[in-house]
Amino acid sequence: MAETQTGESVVGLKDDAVAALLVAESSEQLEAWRVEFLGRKGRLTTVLRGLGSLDIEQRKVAGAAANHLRVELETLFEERQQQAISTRAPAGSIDVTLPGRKSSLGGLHPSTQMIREITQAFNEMGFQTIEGPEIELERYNFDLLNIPAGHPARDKWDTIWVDSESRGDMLLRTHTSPMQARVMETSDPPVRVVVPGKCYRYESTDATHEWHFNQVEGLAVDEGITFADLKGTLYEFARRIFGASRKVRFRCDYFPFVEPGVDMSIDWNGNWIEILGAGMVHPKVLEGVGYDSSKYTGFAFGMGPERVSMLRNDINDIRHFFANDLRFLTQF
Ligand code: YSA
Repeated sequence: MAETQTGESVVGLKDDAVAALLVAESSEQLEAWRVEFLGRKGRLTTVLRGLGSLDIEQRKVAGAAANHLRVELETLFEERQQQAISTRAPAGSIDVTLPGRKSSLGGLHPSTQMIREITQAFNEMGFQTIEGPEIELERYNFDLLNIPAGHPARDKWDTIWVDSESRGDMLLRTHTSPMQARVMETSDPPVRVVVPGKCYRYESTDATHEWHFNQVEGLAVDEGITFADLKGTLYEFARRIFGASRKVRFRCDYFPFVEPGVDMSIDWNGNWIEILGAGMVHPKVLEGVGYDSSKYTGFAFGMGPERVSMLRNDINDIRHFFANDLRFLTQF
């Protein structure tokens, strides 16, 4: 065994050093270990310094062992340091030694932003915002809207039915209009509501059609409401969202739950883009929910906020809204 002038054996020093290194975990403990064994006044350095006082034969043996131990301990120290760093900061975790970076904040989806702007415009005109179920019953989506089973108008709303063992009349709502019946069933006139929400249709997609999209429904029922109120309200909405100079067009349209019915389009670079369907609530719909249709009249509309946003922001394809591409989403 190589015994040195300090009386410390190289083997004993190695045992102490290895045992102490194994329990050193924090960077402070590792540094203390380095100072104790490899530092300028450390135990191994002291051993190396004491070699000079040994006779030549002893110096050769003890010197070789001590130098070998120095290389060995330096290697072990580096390995242990790496190990401690990788257990302390696994890949992807916070590296507290890095300079601070600004965290990126998320934002509201462009559809949500548009829905909020639209509902706010109507809130300021006295409409209250409410929401309804996306999984709907056939009765509300069709029957109470004067679209009984077998009615050809059902084809307009290509329906995704819910596969259920207990009942066969559940579907993903094809429009927000079922909320007309739900609201009137549970409240007496006067009624003024807007209903934003997601709709689903079993149809192929193109630049202006998605199979899932949002709508904002509007309903006003009271004594003495006329078609002039419908037009005045929708003109005011268009003025607030698109400005006074944007051209607006009303055309006759057919929906079984209104009489008369219209659609409204907005000018887009010389083309008319339809943004909503509307009309005077059909007397059969009023009577279906127990309202007296000789006393009350009303108007209703259903618009597509993604289409409104396309017109406002010059977006050429509705599919961008749901593609989850940050290059699109972060522009809003
Ligand atoms: C009509 C009369 C009322 O008294 C009340 C509401 C309505 C609207 C009716 N419920 C309806 O859904 N009509 S609609 O099929 O023409 O859609 C209305 C609006 O929703 C469209 O003008 C469009 O803006 C949007 N929309 C419809 N299908 C869409 C769509 N947006 C994106 N993708 C689709 N596939």
